[in-house]
Amino acid sequence: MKPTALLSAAAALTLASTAQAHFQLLYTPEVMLEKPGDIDLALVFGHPMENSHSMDMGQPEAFFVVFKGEKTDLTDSLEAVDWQGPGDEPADAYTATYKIRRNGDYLFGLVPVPYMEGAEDVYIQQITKTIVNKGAMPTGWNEPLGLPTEIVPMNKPYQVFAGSTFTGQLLSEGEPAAGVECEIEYINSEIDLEADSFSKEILGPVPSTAIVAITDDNGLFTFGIPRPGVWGFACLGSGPDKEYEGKELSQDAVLWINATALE
Ligand SMILES: [Cu+2]
Repeated sequence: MKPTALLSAAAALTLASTAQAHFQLLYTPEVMLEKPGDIDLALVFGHPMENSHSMDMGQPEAFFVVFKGEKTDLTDSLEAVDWQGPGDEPADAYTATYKIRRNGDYLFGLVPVPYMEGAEDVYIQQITKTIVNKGAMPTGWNEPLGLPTEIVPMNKPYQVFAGSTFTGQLLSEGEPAAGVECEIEYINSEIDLEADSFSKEILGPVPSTAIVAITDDNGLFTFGIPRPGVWGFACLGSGPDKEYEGKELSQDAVLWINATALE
């Protein structure tokens, strides 16, 4: 390649990487269960809408589920895996299996260890929630988990319809967090939990810049869900901790919801 071609390739790469956002995935394929059974969860730190490289996760600080107000530590169920992206080197990630028995809402929470983002020289810690229901019986999907920062869903997170809206409330230490930028993406690849991988192909379009909503005075944001899929919201820097190991820390809140077509 000629030096000029190299240069423009590098410039294109830089441009592409500014459009993509980091998202901590806490993924499970079925969020509305009818019968008891084991569910598989994947904990991956990636760029789901661009479907580009994933980052290495360290051993999570906390991983748990809350069912009817009762918290169960799940860190012992974590299994370290090599997660395969669409062509890059595999990344360190985790999977887990959890047995769902009773009817109600299961609120999964993940506190990853801060990740060093070398390109920006900042640590990123995305505190993440995913909510699963069994038996169509709601039992507290909108209860806060008492995390340092979190998004509390104002619509049932496991039953959102494409073309409708989703509202979340961002909390920092339990109080509404105003004026915070939240990035919005969907998982734009197939996830293979047998192979621990994202598909090479993408499922849909990638907007040219990040989709963003800003929380209002009550910490609320609303987004119209344009297409079915698994949608994530990442509110940036809303957590109380601003520093980790002498460097800047962005302590973010992430929530995943599932949107289907009402047909
Ligand atoms: Cu990145």
